[in-house]
Amino acid sequence: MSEAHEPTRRRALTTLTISAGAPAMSAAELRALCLEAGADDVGFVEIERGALAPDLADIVAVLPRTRTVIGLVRRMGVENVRSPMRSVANAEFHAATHDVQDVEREIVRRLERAGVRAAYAPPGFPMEAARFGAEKVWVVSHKVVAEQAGLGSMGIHRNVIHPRFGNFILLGTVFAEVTLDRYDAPLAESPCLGCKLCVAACPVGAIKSDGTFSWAVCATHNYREFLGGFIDWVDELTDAAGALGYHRRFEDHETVSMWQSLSFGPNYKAAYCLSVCPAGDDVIGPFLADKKEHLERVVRPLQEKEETVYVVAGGDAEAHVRKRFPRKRVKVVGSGMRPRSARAFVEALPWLFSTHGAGDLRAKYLFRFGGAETFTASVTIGDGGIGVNFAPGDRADVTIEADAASWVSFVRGEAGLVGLLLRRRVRVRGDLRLMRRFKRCFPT
Ligand code: B12
Ligand code: SF4
Repeated sequence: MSEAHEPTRRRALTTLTISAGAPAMSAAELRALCLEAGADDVGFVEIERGALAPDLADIVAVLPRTRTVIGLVRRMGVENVRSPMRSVANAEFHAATHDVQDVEREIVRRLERAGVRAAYAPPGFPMEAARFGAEKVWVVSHKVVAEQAGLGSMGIHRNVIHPRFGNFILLGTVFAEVTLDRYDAPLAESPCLGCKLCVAACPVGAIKSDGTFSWAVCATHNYREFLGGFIDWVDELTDAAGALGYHRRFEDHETVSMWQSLSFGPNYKAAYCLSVCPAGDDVIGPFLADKKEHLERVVRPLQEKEETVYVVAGGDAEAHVRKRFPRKRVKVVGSGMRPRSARAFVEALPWLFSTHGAGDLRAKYLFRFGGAETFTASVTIGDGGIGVNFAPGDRADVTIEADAASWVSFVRGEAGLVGLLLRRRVRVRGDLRLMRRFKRCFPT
């Protein structure tokens, strides 16, 4: 648990009515109920567990007297997920997502019949869209719950790998006003083999060998037809002057794919990290028997698939696709990611950072925000990495003093920097060339 979340956790915990009167159950009884409801595996976490801190306020908002958080998994069809045909893989993702929600609902129904109040979090969508650009849009991180419930561990690709089913699972979470005699603990050992096939298969290079994951790079391609990708499509659509202008920006297959996403559920553009992962007792056999065959049969078709790959201009992904996957077509788009507050702007910087854009830059930037938001933060860039500090000292290569709302309108592309500088809504001290280089570090 990060220290930043500790005050939130304490506030949320004080709103919980401590268990007097909360029904009790044995973990064995609850486990049987969840498996009968259709879960393939299940585990339990007590609400006070520190790892839940980032989501605690939201859990309490859903069910104020939650005592137990139930993590569950549903298996997916391995060969569907591995298919290079997106319709085949996506049919399974959608069906499994609905399965998870059905299981969650059935658990809630059975608990209510037993006199226990319970509620479930959506497995994927809908999300808290009103928060988009300001804070996390999911109610609870199912991956964190699953890890804490001992259902698996996140592999290098940041998906949860179940020791038996591998990563061919989707996750769900139920909150319940029930106390248990026993709770589960994280696995002692991760099922991840460290083979890095997920790193080799990811079409946009979002997964790095050292285990760092760029969600912005992944989302720009994979989520092209929802969230930020949809925002960018609407911007382009409304900017295009008539049908011809639209056709210059989009090919017909993209329009059809967008219609399909809106009608039948979002088209994920890839989930190749899951497809190639050999971990898990039920999955690993053929890989161990013949690794070369696994590469030829599962990994290669995905790497060689001819498809459009969506990237932002000048980001790490653009260079990666052109170098590693010459058969794939690069399409430069906007990510549609636009912060709604100065704090969200600063917090998102590590997730948007491009090592390619940063090059050999070494500099410290100090932001002092005033107006609607008052805080100071520093951003240090060097050695291809980035650090953000909300309690910085005064020394920096560039100091930016800005009215928070004006700065947000600048980064959202709604106001020009020169105008803001002239109106003294933004002041910059230090080397102005470093400001231009700063922008290149965060392509959106
Ligand atoms: C947001 C999200 C995404 C984002 C970010 C992914 C991520 N790693 O966090 C994007 C769009 C990239 C994404 C992609 C995919 N997702 Co997704 N996604 C989620 C969601 C809603 C929350 C994930 C989460 O817990 N993030 C927070 C922390 C715990 O994750 P993390 O890995 O430690 O943190 C990284 C990023 O999130 C980021 N980060 C950290 N803090 C913050 C704060 C904010 C505000 C943001 C935006 C980012 C961010 O930095 C970290 C490292 O780079 C969950 C559903 C849910 N409600 O839980 C599904 C979920 C994780 N996705 C899932 C799947 C299957 C996918 C895809 C395969 C696409 C698909 N076909 O469905 C890809 C796989 C990408 C990958 N290798 O991770 C499954 C995973 C199943 C499993 N076995 O683990 C989940 C659990 C849905 C489900 N019900 O099963 N996803
Ligand atoms: S593909 Fe290999 S390295 Fe990646 S998560 Fe699976 S086991 Fe771990």
